[in-house]
Amino acid sequence: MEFKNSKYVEKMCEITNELYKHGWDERNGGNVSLRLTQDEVDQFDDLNKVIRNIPIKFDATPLAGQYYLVTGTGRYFKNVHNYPERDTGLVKITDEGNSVDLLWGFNDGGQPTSEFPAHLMTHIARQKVDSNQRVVMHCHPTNWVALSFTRNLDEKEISKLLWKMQAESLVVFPEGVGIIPYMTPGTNEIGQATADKMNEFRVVMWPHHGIFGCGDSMDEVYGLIETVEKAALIYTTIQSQGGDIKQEITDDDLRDLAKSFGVTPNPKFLSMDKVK
Ligand code: 2HA
Ligand code: ZN
Repeated sequence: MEFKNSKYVEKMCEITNELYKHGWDERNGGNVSLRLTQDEVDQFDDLNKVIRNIPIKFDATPLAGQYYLVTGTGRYFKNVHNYPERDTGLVKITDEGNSVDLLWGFNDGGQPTSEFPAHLMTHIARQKVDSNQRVVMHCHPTNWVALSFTRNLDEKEISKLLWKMQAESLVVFPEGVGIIPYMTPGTNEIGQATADKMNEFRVVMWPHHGIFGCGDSMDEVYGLIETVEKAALIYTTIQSQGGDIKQEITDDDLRDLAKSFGVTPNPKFLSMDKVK
């Protein structure tokens, strides 16, 4: 089978299209990377030649030999599903860790996303805590970005706000959300700050810009971002209804939820010991 017709490319097309349709990836906003295993790559006859080598600007040696299907720099998520072989590429991290070998895609001379350093640094950080780590996803969810203007950039405050917007939140992201300061996109510095947060979280806020999410599968990471953004949308909607809250999910309700669903809330944000 040709790689173009694989379930990996198909999933990349589906997810980038969903992200676009939600309005979270205007123009060339957003980027996605998916790790493939050696066995998965070996199933395809058209992946055994290096098309060209592409330098990268940081040391990715901890990922040497790994394969990533990644969206291209400057590409529009609106278009990926029609032009996957142009707008995405499958790359292998070289042994030296300072470049990638292109095995498929980017067929008009393209390159991986400008946020590739942040993706690869996040893959490095997450693989240390989760050997099944495969996906990093970045996009610009509107209500989530708006929160970074109206609320303090405080991890506990934002995490608890989102947990209390719907019962689903705590179950989906019990560790809460990480937040970095506003930083220039595309730099190694924002990549390192994001990766540092990923030791503890799977979701990181880039204030006034967007979200970084990671996890084991495309559906899981997409679902994580969807859930976070839904909580932020409920917050926006409450404000547009006047913001006057008559009743809410309490800390005790969160503890009951955690017990019932067998999740452990980040102890820095919510103690499971009831203080009376
Ligand atoms: O890929 O979203 O952060 C375009 C961006 C940069
Ligand atoms: Zn962005």
